Amino acid sequence: MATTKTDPKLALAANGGKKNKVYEGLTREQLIQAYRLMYTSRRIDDREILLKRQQKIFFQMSGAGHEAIGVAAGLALKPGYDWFYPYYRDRALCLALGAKPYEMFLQGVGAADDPSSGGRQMPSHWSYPRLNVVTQSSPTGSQILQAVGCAEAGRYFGRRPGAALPESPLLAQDARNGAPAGGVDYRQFHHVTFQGDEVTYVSLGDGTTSEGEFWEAMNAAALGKLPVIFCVEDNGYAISVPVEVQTAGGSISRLVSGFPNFHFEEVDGTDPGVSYAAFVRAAQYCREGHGPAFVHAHVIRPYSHSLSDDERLYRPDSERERDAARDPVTRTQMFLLREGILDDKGINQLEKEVEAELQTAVDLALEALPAPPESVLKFVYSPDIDPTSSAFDTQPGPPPEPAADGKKPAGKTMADLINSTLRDEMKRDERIVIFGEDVADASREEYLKRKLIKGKGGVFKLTFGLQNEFGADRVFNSPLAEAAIVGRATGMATRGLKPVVEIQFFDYIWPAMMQIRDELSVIRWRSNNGFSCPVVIRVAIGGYLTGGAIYHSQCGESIFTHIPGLRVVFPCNALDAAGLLRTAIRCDDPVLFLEHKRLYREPFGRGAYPGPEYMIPFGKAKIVQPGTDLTVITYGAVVPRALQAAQKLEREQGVKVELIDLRCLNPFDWDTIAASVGKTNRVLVAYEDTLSWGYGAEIAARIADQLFDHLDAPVRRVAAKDCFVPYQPILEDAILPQPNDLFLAMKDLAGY
Ligand SMILES: Cc1ncc(C[n+]2csc(CCOP(=O)(O)OP(=O)(O)O)c2C)c(N)n1
Ligand SMILES: [Mg+2]
Repeated sequence: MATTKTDPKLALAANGGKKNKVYEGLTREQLIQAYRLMYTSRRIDDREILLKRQQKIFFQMSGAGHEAIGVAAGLALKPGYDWFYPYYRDRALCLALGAKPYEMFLQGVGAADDPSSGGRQMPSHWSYPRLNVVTQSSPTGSQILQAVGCAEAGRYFGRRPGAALPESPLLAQDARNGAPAGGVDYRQFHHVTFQGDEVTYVSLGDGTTSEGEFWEAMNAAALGKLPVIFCVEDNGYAISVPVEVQTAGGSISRLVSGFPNFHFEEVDGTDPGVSYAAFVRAAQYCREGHGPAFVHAHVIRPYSHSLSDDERLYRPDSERERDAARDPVTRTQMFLLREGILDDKGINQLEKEVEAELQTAVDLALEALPAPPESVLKFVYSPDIDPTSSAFDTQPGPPPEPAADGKKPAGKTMADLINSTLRDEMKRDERIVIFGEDVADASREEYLKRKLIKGKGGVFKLTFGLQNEFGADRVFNSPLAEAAIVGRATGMATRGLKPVVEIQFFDYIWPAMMQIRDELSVIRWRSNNGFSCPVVIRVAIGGYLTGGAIYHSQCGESIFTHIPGLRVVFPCNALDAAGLLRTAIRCDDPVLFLEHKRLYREPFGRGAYPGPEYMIPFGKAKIVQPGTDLTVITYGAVVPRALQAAQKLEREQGVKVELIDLRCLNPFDWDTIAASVGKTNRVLVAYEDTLSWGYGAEIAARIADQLFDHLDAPVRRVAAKDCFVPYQPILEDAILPQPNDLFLAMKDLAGY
């Protein structure tokens, strides 16, 4: 182990003997503590391996070989003050921060009292809200962007401490002015804490540096000079893939060295002293606001990748023996003996104490009960705020006064009312931040200040004017990186911010899919309500654009309604967009808010500005027109097309169609569907997405299952052909459902 650079003899004299000697900033007592933590970590792994072989736990992932770097980080950083996004090998880090061995065994057995997940996640998926250790998942690398967002949130609250209050002073002001106080709001359930000089720690393995999200996170942290410490724990392998096949040139330090604003460290991560010193320097750099830090720690992996892996299949003994010679636990023990910090008796005593503690912890954990099976659906959504409730059912404000000339004011488009809803909500809630591609008025703010330009505000101009009004720290452009948009937003929301982010086109949402499917929608459930991240993702969706072609016209909403934990909303007119967007912002769940591009500025569905408190509960359909002969269930841009077809059918054949606009796809309004089908006995489900496996398939299946006795005709669907949307308008028309397709299907069903 390396020691401080001071001449040892001088240091001894100055410190009055070896007792006061300091090793890389660690006292002798701290070194003993470090060894105790490292030894505890290794022995927990050993006990878990045994328990797995006895089939008392169901999975094992070891932190063996990574103990020194973890303890070093844990001693250099502050639990409950700094923030932590560790990965599965960070057992020693978590112990150093204050997690208990008993808590780890509870996760192993899947106990109800497991503080990380209540038995929902594998062991080594750390989550300790009291320590600011944020729930971790299994996809390698999906934690990194969230750590960046977490750091951004800390900085935001540091600059705008008023935003951290449960309700902003602005809201109280509103109330004094006699305006409605605002009712239910996610802020009541998101207590914010922040520290001016906090640091966010995130760790990952060498293999994980190959993930795109790692590079997006490095870029975002460098751009924002954010206080994030990236720790790469390089054990030379990703399961069986060695580093030279993973990382061009074999050194991640070399590859990242060009990132500006970073502090870099490359250390022997099996040495707790040098690792500690590196973390102290890294933390100081971050706390002082210079930017992020990168700690590249060379470690070993003595226990194979996991219990399901046998590394002897791809690593010869010679290589494994070379690693074993660097084992951090034995090296540290030897160091303590050599330096006279502990003698054999002292080591034995310490190890006996640890063994006794672990025995008690294992015995207790084995008695712990699992959560009752009926509790497993808890926390898919917020237990505190129900966005389907009447609290979100408010009336529009009075219509605007007619102009002086007596003319009725022109109806507002969906684009207008989305913009005004965002504006009103930002005024009311300082925790709202908006970012995405091109959403700012102009990143080069001086042009705006000098009034040289008007500003852009989104490719569809939905966020126009918001940066101008609320400032560039609340409305800003992100790099062109969709995973980063959603991942950063998730980290911010975990800290209590309300990011309302934009994905420019639905067609480009896919890079963010890992963040949406495996992180955003599952964080509350997997942490057993320990953490939540109610982000709103606004997405421009849909075709009928004449020229939009494949990559600007896709639908695909059923892929997202298939995700538990995610609310999916799809309004078709201006008022619904305003009311549902406000509910999306004030509620406590992640929401995918789908905005049909074709409907942004259509004459169809314009409405008057409904005031700043107008909300529509989720899961309440709208009967666009009542009818008695046939039910048509649809949403989005098919609503006006179905209405056109229904009116023609009534004109020509006297058939009265009940047209239902679902407006909200998850949850959806089963009661309205059932009541209507019970009345008409005939039903058509229509949607713009491709027919097979689409959203309407689920609705049709449920009707067939639960309303079979009411049906006088088969449940029919009209949707796009199972193909892509082409560029040439004639071809586009052939693919997407047209009013005439709807008319023919309605007519056929009515006459069945
Ligand atoms: C996105 C993703 N792809 C694949 C896996 C399967 N997997 C789990 S760990 C792992 C290797 C990780 O290697 P590294 O980042 O070097 O970390 P180490 O396990 O070596 O500490 C792989 C491929 C995963 N969990 N997530
Ligand atoms: Mg590795």
